[in-house]
Amino acid sequence: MSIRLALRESIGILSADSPPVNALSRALRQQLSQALGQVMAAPGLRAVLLTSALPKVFSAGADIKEFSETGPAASPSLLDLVAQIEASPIPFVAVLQGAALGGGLELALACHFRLATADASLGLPEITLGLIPGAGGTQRLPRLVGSAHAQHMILSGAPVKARQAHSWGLVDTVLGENAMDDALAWTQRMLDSGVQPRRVSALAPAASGEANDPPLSRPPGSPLARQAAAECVGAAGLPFQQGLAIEQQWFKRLLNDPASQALRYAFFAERPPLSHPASAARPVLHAAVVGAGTMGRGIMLCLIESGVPALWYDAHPNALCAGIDAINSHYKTLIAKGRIADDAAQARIALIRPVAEISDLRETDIVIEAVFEDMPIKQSIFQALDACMHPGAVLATNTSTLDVDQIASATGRPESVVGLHFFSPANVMRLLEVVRGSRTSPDVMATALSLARRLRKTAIISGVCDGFIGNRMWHQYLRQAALMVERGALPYQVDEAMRNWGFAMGPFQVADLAGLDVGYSIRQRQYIDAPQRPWPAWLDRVSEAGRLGLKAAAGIYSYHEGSREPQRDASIEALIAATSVDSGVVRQHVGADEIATRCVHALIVEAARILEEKIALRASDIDAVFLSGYGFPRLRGGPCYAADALGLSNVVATLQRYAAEAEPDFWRPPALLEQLALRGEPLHRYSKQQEPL
Ligand code: T1G
Repeated sequence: MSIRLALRESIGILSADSPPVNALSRALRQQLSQALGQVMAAPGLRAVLLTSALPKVFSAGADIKEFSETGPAASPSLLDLVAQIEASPIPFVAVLQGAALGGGLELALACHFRLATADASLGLPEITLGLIPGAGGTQRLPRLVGSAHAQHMILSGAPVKARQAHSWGLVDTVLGENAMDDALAWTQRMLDSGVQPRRVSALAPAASGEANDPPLSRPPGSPLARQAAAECVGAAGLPFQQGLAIEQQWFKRLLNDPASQALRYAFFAERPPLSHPASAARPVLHAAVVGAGTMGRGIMLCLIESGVPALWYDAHPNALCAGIDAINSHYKTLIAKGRIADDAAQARIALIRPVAEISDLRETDIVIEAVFEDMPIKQSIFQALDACMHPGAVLATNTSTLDVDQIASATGRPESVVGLHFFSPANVMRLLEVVRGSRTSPDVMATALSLARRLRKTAIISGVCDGFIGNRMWHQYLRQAALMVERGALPYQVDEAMRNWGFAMGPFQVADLAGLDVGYSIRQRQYIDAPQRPWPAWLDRVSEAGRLGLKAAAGIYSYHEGSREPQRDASIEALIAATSVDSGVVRQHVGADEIATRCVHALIVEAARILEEKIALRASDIDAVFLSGYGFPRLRGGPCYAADALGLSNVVATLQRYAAEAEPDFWRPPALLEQLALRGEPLHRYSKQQEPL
């Protein structure tokens, strides 16, 4: 049973115990409905506490998987449960510890009182799925916190902490350390005071407090869902059932909206099924980082933020001191902003132990190398690690493009070598490519994936190739963009076309941000390794003019002092024109549609080859990489999902047209695309996990 019933004198306690997040699935709803019937019929019961047996979550809301199921809605619906609780003659008290999200919070809003632990977070994140709250949340929340705060919570999808919720009247009290004892005592006092059950739906909308909520710069979800949210919150001034009817109309409409379907796909794509059982993982009690540069610092922050004690080594002691200073100032800033308490910050920093010699890392369970992207340097470090690390240690490299097998060959234990490609800033970006070397053992893969989950990363398995999944595709996307600039477009036109298509930033703005020197050195290697994929000369000319991008206030664009806003630069546009002439190219206009179509098809065709080569396990992994690591528009679900939206037959026809014009070996449609198109099967559902990894 996932709903446990306990009695404490005249108070019933209903605990939901349905790991991992008490998602309100059909089964859980049915068990909750039965339990509700039992407690309401129990003689002498004066109140019911509704709580969770899971340590960090009350409920993550409706089971998102069920939205894509066809057939009649299973009963009882969440709406039925909410009505059943609110109509109860005896008071229900929600005891919220951890996340109370979506339908989970709506269940709590149907209760007559809400008590929360200090670490509880309360939110209605449905907008991030292209939905709105669909169990009365748009009508009950304004009645408690006012329409301004309600609108902000629903449009932002962001949770609020317990104390903020208490100040708004969303919770009745913040519980102490002994949450359940405090909740029982509070409930007993409430009963002794004779206060009546307070039905939120019967309240008038609370006076809308001053709208001091921060403006939403990039609101999540879709325009349609945002319109729905505004209309539903606006309807909270109507009689409750009228407002609820408007909410239900909108909710049903959004369930079938393509944008919401893409967002719900993205949610699960970023949570890939475990391909290696956690039980196969080697224990990781201590980690270590080699390298105290930008990536090393970010990786160290990931480890200590997740409570993993870590040794830290850098061949240059000054660099290690600078790294530790950087971590200290990182936390000083967070403390000053009130984002973390001083003692909590000190506890995290105390997990770091700097060491003077690489041999001091001997006893750690996993070492993550994060030094300069240079093969000889990495190989020398792995030789040194191989010589000193205990036999069961995992040796991980953070390389972003170098051959993990070549690094592993510098050791006598290639089965223990794995790639952990963190994305910068490593402590912010959720994406982590776990690169499986040709000899990496399954238990080392399981260990890497288990650590990635512990670091709350979106861990995507990649095979070994130039650039793994993300950078390999990104390079082809950027190359096509650069070729169109050589043909006649200007960088700002390409960036504008891709932003209008939905990317947060255009490819050249990103290139400036990443640093043009990074791309320049990768291209010099690719000229040798992949001469069949030529780049236009103008990009190298920009770098050779000493323009390194945003960090030098001059790259493909120029930047005013202290600004990240790209400014068109006439000297670069003149350089581009001159380089086209030198290359014998007569520049012509390239329209925005062609720019977007060619750039997106470059991603699709490379994705299909990555799947054919089994570099990626499944198409949704490729989508997850681009959604969480490269700013691909979430409303389009990812490159593979977007290919299905275009229609695979159309994609194949476009690729055939491009191949007839130029670069046939690049543009020729991979057999996988042609087969799926012929069979009418979607690319984004493709998964060829034939042999265990
Ligand atoms: N439904 C189904 N599965 C869910 C789920 C959900 N709501 N939330 C999480 N999971 C699964 C997830 O796929 C993963 O599975 C595991 O739980 C751990 O998740 C009617 C319409 C709660 C903050 O949008 O934000 O209610 O990988 O890796 O990092 O108005 O999960 O183990 O197989 O994210 O600790 C609205 C979504 C639903 C909240 C925990 N609710 N979830 O984060 O773990 S719509 C949401 C989260 C709704 C009503 C409306 C996070 C979390 P697996 P995780 P985490």
